[in-house]
Amino acid sequence: MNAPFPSTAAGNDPRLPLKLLIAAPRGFCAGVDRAIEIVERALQKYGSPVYVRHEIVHNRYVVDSLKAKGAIFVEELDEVPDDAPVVFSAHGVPKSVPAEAERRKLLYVDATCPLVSKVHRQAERQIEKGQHILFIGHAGHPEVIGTMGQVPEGQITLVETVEDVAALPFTQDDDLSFLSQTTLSVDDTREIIEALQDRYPQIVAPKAEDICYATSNRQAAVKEIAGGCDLVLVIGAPNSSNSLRLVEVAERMGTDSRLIQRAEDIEPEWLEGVATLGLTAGASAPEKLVREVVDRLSDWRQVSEEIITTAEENMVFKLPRQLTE
Ligand code: 2E6
Ligand code: F3S
Repeated sequence: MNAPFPSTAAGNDPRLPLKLLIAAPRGFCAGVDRAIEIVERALQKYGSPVYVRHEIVHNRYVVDSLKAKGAIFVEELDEVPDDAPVVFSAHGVPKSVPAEAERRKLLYVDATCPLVSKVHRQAERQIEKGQHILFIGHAGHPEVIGTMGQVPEGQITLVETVEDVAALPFTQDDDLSFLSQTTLSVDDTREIIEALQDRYPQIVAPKAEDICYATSNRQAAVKEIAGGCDLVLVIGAPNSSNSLRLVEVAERMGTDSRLIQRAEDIEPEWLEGVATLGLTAGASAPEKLVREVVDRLSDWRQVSEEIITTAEENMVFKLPRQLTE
């Protein structure tokens, strides 16, 4: 028997419909917008090159675009020459980094997201009150290194899982508080906090939730679409914590999900048997990459788009004064 359509690749034919459910909110958050603008304004104000310590946000397209404008990305301050300006990435830095920049009299601009800085200040306050901080986050992530580096060593302990809580050496007599990374899974973090509060009823919670508005809104949005999709594509980088969490959320809804950096990463075979495809983007992924994905899918299928909106966002963060004066 003949196949119903002449197929270029399994599951693909320009006459076969593909319904796209596009999550909103998705993509850039206010902290990412601000961090990118900081690098662009620093280039305008100081001329190139401007050094950036760590990827300004975890996205190759963003980093490459800024490189093309004259930014040089390095991992550590010792790679920055004495006479060059340097921007610290949106993820934040330990206190030792601005201290070293000041010692070397470097001109620096801090692009740490204000919502990460808020967690930094809370950490300082908790230490001033004599509390030992249990910090919920993922080991090795730059934000975790930055936040843990706000307080003296030995006064903050990383907690990654519910199992870690059971292994903590503290007692119910210890002065404890907790904080978290801004880009965690809302559901996993709730469980970890419950475990902490079960084991340490005296533990002091942060004044407000540390998981940021953008992280929770993007997770809620992908949760809303995933149930009705055969596959969810998340545009984001493998080192982007908030993007990885979106893949997890979709998978926990029982839907296959894949992280892609660019449209070219999509294998045509993935669309086999897929009638409805969910699409979202992490907080560091530009909308241009979403359109690129829709265009690529349209090469293979008769695409119809529906935007599913679960929240409106209007957050804007002020730029550092040194770039606006
Ligand atoms: C800074 C803080 C939080 O890996 P992560 O999700 O933290 O970072 P990006 O760069 O993917 O997202 C933006 C961001 C910056 N989130
Ligand atoms: Fe800030 Fe949240 Fe974006 S912490 S950089 S607003 S993902």
